[in-house]
Amino acid sequence: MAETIAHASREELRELQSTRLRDTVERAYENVSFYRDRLGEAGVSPADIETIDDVQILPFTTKEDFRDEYPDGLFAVHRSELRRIHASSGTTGNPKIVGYTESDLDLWDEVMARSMSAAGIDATDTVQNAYGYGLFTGGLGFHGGAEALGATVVPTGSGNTQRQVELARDLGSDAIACTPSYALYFAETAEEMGVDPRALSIRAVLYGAEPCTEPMREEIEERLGAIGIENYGLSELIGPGVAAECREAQDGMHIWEDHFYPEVVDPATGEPLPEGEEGELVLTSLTKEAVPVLRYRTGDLTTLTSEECECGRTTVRMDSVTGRADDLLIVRGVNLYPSQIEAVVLEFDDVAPQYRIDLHREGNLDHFELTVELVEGFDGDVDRLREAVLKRVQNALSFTPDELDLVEYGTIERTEVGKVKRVYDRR
Ligand code: DLL
Repeated sequence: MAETIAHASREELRELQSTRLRDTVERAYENVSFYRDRLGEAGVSPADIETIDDVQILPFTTKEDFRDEYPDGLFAVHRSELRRIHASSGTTGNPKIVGYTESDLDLWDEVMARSMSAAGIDATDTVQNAYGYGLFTGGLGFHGGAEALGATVVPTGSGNTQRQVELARDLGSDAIACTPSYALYFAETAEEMGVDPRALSIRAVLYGAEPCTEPMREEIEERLGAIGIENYGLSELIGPGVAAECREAQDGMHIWEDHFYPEVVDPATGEPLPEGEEGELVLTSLTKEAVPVLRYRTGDLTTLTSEECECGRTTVRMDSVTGRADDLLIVRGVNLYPSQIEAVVLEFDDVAPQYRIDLHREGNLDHFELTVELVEGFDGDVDRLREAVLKRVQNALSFTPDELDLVEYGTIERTEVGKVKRVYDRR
């Protein structure tokens, strides 16, 4: 089932999704007073759900709902049925708490094993898992998937990077699972230690948990001499394992739609958008027991496609996340996502993949400062490069930073543990 369903006909999948949606809505209504009230307010009863298309009559669930229902208001099972709890901290307010029953943990292993198998990992491989272990879902999510596949896991967790380089070298790790920023940090650390990261046996980087543009992926692949495979997920739905790229195409992440039903909506109005248009990803869990989630507004901006993939999987794919609706920077009236800046700046060969954006106010005006690193050993004309980068940003984004600092390689602080922070908005 695990691998065949990703190749099922669309009709077969729809049938399965429809049955599972009916069950999920029923279960949420029966066991979670929050959902009973929400559905009641929306005038929807579980009996109104016939096919998967009826998902659109359901009310949305938001991250504020998770925070308001802290700690266990969204649980649909008795606490004694839980096997594990994770939490996603975010920067403000209560953490979002998620629980897993035994069957949820099995489901998680299954979707993670599928994701890793799509990346070309099998039972003969050694996977170095450099995602953080703990309340964050990255570590244990990849751990469970690798074990379910029969692969060997090296549970390094995040940090301790020199040690990780030695382990990768001495154990011959075939893959590393980590954030994209950590993949680069790992490569840099290896270089500093005199270990050529390209000569390590790592052939795949299973990256995720942070936005990563195409030029950033190329940089990771080049530095590590490995293919970069993107993974997407969020704690509220399960953790990693919602969607993953295949190594054949590396062209959008296959959403494991038999468990997570995707829609894309207009972030302002909540109206569903036609396939191919960019908007906010909304996900509904179809099989989860402990915390069923109806139409969760992820805040992540992406595009869906159901075009055939060269790997033969039939699931809908999502594009890399361009940003979060709440990452949008409005600078002097211009709308910008940090990923747009990243994509433009990294087109330059003389620029290293490290940057930060600082925003503050001068009088009534926004002041936008972009700091970008030069590649190691750069000995060209910095002023000329600055002009060229500014011109390119201006042409591509109709926006000119007030300041562009090109700094020496290694100057911008690296993130060794957790998710990278590149924007410092002090307005
Ligand atoms: O980051 C789960 C995960 C772990 C995914 C490891 C992939 C690999 P949270 O900490 O709950 O869970 O954060 C979820 O991270 O809503 C996105 O904004 C962001 N995110 C996750 N994957 C990607 C990605 C994990 N591939 C939030 N690209 C999500 C961009 C991502 N953003």
